[in-house]
Amino acid sequence: MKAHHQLGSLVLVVVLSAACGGGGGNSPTSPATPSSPAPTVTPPAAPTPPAAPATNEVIATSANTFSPASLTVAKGTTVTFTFKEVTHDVAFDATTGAPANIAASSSTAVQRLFATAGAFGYQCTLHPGMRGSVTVN
Ligand SMILES: [Cu+2]
Repeated sequence: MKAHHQLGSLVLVVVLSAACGGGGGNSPTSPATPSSPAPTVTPPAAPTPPAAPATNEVIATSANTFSPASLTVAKGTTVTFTFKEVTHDVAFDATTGAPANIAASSSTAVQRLFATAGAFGYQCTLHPGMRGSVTVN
């Protein structure tokens, strides 16, 4: 009777050990990956897109000048003639390939396509000496 009791205790210990070992046998769940918030990376400021190329614009200024007075563009470039408050016109010299003249205007913008290579002088007929030129390469 007593021996049987001891045996039972031994069995119990073995069982407990096995249970413990079994528990330890379970593959430990890998520690949860720390749910750290995604690193906040501030992207570098995108470069400011360049403004419309000023080289494609001629301004008929209120000071009775064309600015820039001399402009060089590639063939096929559309040039914007911007008129400020003062009325001006654009009369191209009689050059083959020159675009159409621009009638007297103010506070507006008119575009002309330069499709032919060459040097195209022009003037404002309202203001003597108010000249400019577009060189097309
Ligand atoms: Cu003028």
